[in-house]
Amino acid sequence: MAYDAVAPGSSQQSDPFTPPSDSVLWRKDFLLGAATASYQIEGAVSEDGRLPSIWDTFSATPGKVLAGDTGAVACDHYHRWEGDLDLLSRLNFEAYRMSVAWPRVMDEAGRPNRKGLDFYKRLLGKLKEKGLQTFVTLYHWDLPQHLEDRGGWLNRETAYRFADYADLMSRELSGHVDAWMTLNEPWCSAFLGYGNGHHAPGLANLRYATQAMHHLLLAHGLGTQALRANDPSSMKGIVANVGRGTGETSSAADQRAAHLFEVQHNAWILDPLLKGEYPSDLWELWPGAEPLVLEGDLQTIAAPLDFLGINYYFRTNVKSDGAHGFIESPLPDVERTQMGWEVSPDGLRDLLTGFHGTYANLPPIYITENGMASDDKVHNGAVEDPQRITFLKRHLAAVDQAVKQGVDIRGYFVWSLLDNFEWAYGYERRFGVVHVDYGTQQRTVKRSGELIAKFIEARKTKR
Ligand code: IFM
Repeated sequence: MAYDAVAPGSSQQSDPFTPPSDSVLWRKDFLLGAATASYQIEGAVSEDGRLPSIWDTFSATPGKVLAGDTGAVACDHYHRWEGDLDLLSRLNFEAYRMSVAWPRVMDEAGRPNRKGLDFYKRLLGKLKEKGLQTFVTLYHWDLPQHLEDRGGWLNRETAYRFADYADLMSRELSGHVDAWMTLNEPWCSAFLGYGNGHHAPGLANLRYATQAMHHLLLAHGLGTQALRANDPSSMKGIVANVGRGTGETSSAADQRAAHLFEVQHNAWILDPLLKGEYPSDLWELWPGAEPLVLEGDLQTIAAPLDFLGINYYFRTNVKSDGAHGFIESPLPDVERTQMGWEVSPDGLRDLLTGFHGTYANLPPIYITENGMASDDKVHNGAVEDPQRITFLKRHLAAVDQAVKQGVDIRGYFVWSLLDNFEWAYGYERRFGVVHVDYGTQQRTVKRSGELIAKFIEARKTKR
């Protein structure tokens, strides 16, 4: 391990990022970027023809989001985007991962909304001018409400509407985008959105979750066809959030529980994409919840990817529930973040090396999100975030270890550039390397952001 864990407030907080000289992090072709998503930062939800999304509806429903927060203003990025892109340059990032708000660019009849499209064209044009690589997600959870009114991801038609959207975006933005990602974290859209109701649209039925997942993956496959037809020179991929599960004991039952945890979090998405089939163990966990799959769907879903985006945050310790499933068994005395998530860089390394062993056709990987929330405050114009600094160093070291064990990893995006609307947790949880004062919209680069900037600068001069 190149870096040791450091308790928050430790004197090591301002130590620069200095990976060992043989680390992939020094490699010229290893990208370092920052990520955001439309609903979490843009605000301006009723401006220039943007239609309501499921998150507008959900966050306006009492009791769904902490403190009743909504994305109506968020970081006001829709108006402050130029300053935010200047921050990216100031922090020396080489790539930016962002998402397009579907309800901003298409009307209910599927016609383009020019004002919305122009916003993204200006933004992507400026990123290119600044020399940043552009990674664009088409769906980071803000489904147009009018599609949800027709059944949302439970309706197979939504997959075809997504393909129309991908078609429009790739015709309009071809040449502005280096890498397209169809979906961000279909697990969250399907399971949290339709399985337990913690996210929009707030439905809670496992059978819904598996059907929604199937239609999301189908949307990915159909959307990818459109992207390939219209923008052949860009990369096409999808982003999966993956979870490390470990068993409370070495008993066969607890090890099986850990396996099932990973099937539910990882193989549910990765098997159809990379093997063209759903993992049969999933139906042991959720008997009778198989989705309706039509002939040819799995071939569409499993078409080759140019890259796979991996989002990783934490490990979960589990034990057998005594029947066919698992229950969480949180470890005491482990480091956790403001989200309560266990910090486990080894989990990232182990997942990456595991996928490398499991999937013969694993495409090149980008870590499209990694980061942590802390209760950061501005003191005398500065934000000290020592836990994040150590977190990032340790996870970058884990990425390097995975590369050394043979995994083809091409880049890393910190989540997030800015503090932003953290879904059901509203604005309380701060993931940014830049602090946002939501009252004044003042941005303050955190110490972690400064250290990343210094490291990328050092990388440039070393080249
Ligand atoms: O904020 C989210 C992001 O939208 C998707 N991945 C996880 C992040 C932290 O919860």
